[in-house]
Amino acid sequence: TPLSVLDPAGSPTIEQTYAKMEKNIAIARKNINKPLTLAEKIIYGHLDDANFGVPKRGETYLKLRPDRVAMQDATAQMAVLQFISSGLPKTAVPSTIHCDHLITAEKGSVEDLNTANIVNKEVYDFLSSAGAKFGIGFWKPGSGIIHQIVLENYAFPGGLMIGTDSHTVNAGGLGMCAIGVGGADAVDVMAGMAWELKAPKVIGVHLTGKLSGWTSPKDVILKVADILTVKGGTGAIVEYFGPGVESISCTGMGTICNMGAEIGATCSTFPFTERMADYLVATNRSGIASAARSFAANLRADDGAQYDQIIEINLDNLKPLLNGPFTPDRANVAGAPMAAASAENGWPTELSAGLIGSCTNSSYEDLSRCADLTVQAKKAGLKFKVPYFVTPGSEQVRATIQRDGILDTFKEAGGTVLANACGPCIGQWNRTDVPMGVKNSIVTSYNRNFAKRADGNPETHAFVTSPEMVTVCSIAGTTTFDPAVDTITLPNGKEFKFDAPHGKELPPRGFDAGEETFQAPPADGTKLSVKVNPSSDRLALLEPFSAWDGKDMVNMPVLIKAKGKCTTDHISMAGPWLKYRGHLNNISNNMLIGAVNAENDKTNEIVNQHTGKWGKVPDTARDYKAAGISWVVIGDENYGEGSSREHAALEPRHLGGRAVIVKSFARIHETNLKKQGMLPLTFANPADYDKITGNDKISIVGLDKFAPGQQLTLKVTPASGAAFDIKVNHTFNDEQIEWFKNGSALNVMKKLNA
Ligand code: MIC
Ligand code: SF4
Repeated sequence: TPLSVLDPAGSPTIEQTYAKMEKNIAIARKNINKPLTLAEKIIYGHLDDANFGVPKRGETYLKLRPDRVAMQDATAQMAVLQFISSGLPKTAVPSTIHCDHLITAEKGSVEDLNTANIVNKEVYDFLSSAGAKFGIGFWKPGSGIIHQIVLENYAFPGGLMIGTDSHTVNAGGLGMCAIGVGGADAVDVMAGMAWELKAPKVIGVHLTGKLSGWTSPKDVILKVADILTVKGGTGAIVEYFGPGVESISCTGMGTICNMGAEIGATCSTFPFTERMADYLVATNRSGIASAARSFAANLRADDGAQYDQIIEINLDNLKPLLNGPFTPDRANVAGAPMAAASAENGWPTELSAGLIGSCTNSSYEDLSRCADLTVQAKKAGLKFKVPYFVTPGSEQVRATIQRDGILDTFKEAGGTVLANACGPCIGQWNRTDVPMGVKNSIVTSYNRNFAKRADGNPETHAFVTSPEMVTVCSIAGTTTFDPAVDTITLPNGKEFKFDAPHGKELPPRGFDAGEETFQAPPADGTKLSVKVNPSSDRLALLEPFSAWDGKDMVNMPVLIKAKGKCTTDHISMAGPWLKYRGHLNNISNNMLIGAVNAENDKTNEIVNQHTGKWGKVPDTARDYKAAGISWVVIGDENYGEGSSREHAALEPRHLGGRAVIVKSFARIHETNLKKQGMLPLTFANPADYDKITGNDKISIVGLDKFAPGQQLTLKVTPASGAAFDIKVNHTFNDEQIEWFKNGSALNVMKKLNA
């Protein structure tokens, strides 16, 4: 049985994959000699060398063999450009590219897709020709969002995959460990090298009770985010278990795993259940379902498995939540508590838009439950009070809900159906109804709500909630609606109250595949070529970064001391900048423009230490670079939280940055920095953050003795006052130190392949 019928002939089968895992798990079990968690079974089951000894969770670096790689168009461009630089002929593991991020939502699905095909032609042609040449499956624009397509076609219980997008973790809904990485990691795996990951800790979430009424899978993860916060999952796999698991559908588990990205978790996963089997059968993979049944003992934790932390959630007591604004871990219980928090904090309660779908919540189940609520309202004569947008996750979901009348239900109630793509979730929203700078609130069933993310307006207060809550709030017109108790007054004076939503987990008439949107790579692509126009402003071949000169780095100005939240959206904004994702020099003009300068609390306004003048961040960095001056960035907690985009690491490297020194990092970003030859360093004493200002100069000494586990010393020369030393930590291992010394991981790979 092939892992996916879409993979090239000769790719591993499920039988081979499980046989190898079984062998590896047996060895790990013998070595570790303790009951194993599910996460350990999957991870250790994919060890390159299972005879590796006893890994220490949270410490040991592991070498793994992922089953597959997935890339979306906004990150694939850089991944493919790096693959081209490596000079390798073909990908070594089944891989796919998905065109989903570059489609702007404006008029509706058909028009928006046509526009995207015109404006992004160069990029789509580049990706599709590279796919054909290097043996990578290519999903055309309109096919849907990467994570939904992976769930429908590629994910399987017990598998390990990596993807160049932080929400790759969505595939945990089918019991995988699916991990978001930067493009350089994808290049390693496509090049046939083992992939490195620090043995994760395992956080157990014990679910009791069952989902019912107004609560939905989304509320489980909104609650977990509330408990763990945006950095609580760092370095850990979140593993759900307990009797409550049975009450959650496969796609619901996908939603829960998806938003594990928001708490910084490496990934999340669920034990194999019959509801996963149902989903596999419904998506034409009954062979995988039966193989998983026979392998089920390896697809759940052993009795007595030890977790590093356990969280208890009783689903019977869970309430619908709205998380936000501006951060996905601030939970507000629907209704009165939400109203109270809004009054206290001055959040607008009048709703300005509702958006459902995205990679997080666009299953048949989600959309049919929302349609049920819309029909209830329609029967009472109600429509959406505010603009209501639906982004189906895939062409298959769209075609199926169209056939089943669900799309018409939304449209008749005033909703707009957008293309099968990320759209407003990644700032691809040409919003015209609310002017920039006007304070307003939106509710979405998406996963992220950092400032400016959806529509570029810093005054848009976005609340992340279940699609059911988005729907009822959009009908009521307010963020404070509690459907369990509140009513809506009808024109005839009567009160209308919703019944709890009903939906279908899977389409009773089966899925309709819709239009053909997949391009399989030819068996032999060696004669094909991939073109990059040298005068393009969207694509440019990469120049290798130069190797370290072997000297200490002295007197580097602090480019900016970033204050507070500094996510990858602050470091390399998406939305309008997505078009430069294949052109390093052009996209570098957005470097750190969203970061708040600790010296003046403003964005994109810093002092140029070279000239003494105020300037924009990218311009100042370019000025330093032109003068041959290296520089550093100072940052706060969880620096680089959010996305996997490696542009956030490539841009500072390209503009002459050498080190990023912070209180703590988000995992993917830290690795991305290392891969590009930068030095991600953390204060040994976090309070030292306060001792440095944006006007200081920093030397990094002791680099000649740069070694794993050894602190480095910063010599800080303040603008005024005496110089002083600070100790910083790093997490480099020997191999990663070679990346630094050679200028990048890619330079090392090229050396090895030469
Ligand atoms: C996101 O949700 O921020 C993205 C866009 O999907 C990113 C990837 C990117 O920046 O291209 C992610 O989450 O990794
Ligand atoms: Fe696309 Fe949004 Fe999902 Fe990222 S989170 S993959 S932008 S839908």
